Amino acid sequence: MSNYRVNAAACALLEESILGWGASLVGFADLIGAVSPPISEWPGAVSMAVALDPAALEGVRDGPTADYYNEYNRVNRALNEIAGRTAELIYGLGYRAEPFPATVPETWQAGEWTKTLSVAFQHKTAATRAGLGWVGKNALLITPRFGPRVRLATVLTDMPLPVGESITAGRCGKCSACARACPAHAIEGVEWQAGVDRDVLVDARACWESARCLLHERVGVDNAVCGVCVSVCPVGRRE
Ligand code: B12
Repeated sequence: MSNYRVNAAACALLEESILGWGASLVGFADLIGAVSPPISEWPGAVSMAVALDPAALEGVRDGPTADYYNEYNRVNRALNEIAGRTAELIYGLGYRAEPFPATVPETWQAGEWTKTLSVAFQHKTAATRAGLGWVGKNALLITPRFGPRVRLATVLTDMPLPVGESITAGRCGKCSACARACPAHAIEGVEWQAGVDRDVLVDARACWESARCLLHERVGVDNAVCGVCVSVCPVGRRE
């Protein structure tokens, strides 16, 4: 995605609007060469993050809590709302735009995705390309300000954007707190590089099975939400 046709005033309006609607972080990503069909028809993306309320994570030590699950739902709703408004604003500026949902919608629950635990587009790809953070040993986006305590959404677009500097390697260093704490023993403790297979970092099937079981036992809900690898990361933690 080239920067030369960027309308600086329109991009500033976009960024200000997204932050005004409640996003904690926003960035612009060049997707060329980073994604596969059908997503590769989109040259760029707006990546946005909403920070989790630290209070909702306080009780998350060895598994999920009702507070964390409620916060997960609140933030997903907020992200989907902000992404929808962002797409409308981009349309109004004369470009195409498509929001990608924060998480797997209810209508997909019985779909193919549970076989691969993977969907057509990963929000973390847009986020690292926008320079919002790196992928940690826990396979989550780690932002300098909030650590992994953010949830993400993306609006795919053909609007020319002043794209951020892509981050292509992990910055966890010697820390492997997530790997030690994971109740599923699913995290390998390996530093990320852009393009590395997810399975090198995390056993997604073990995570999914453990998270479903723990959430069912502790909160009485059928979903795969845990939060331990989010909660224990020291980056961006406010003591
Ligand atoms: C399916 C899914 C799962 C599955 C599989 C997890 C996984 N790691 O793939 C299960 C059910 C196990 C799961 C669990 C969790 N999930 Co989940 N999950 C998703 C979902 C819906 C799709 C992910 C997917 O397609 N994975 C396939 C693999 C290949 O991709 P990935 O690991 O997500 O991302 C890779 C690429 O982005 C790549 N990448 C990054 N930058 C670049 C750049 C280039 C150039 C290239 C080539 C590649 C590349 O590296 C990443 C790491 O492998 C996303 C939402 C979305 N659409 O992104 C949420 C999402 C990834 N989940 C999220 C969270 C928080 C969780 C949990 C903590 C549960 C919870 N809420 O408590 C755990 C953590 C698991 C873990 N440590 O990985 C958040 C992550 C937020 C963050 N800070 O990063 C997301 C983004 C949802 C959201 N809207 O915020 N999840």
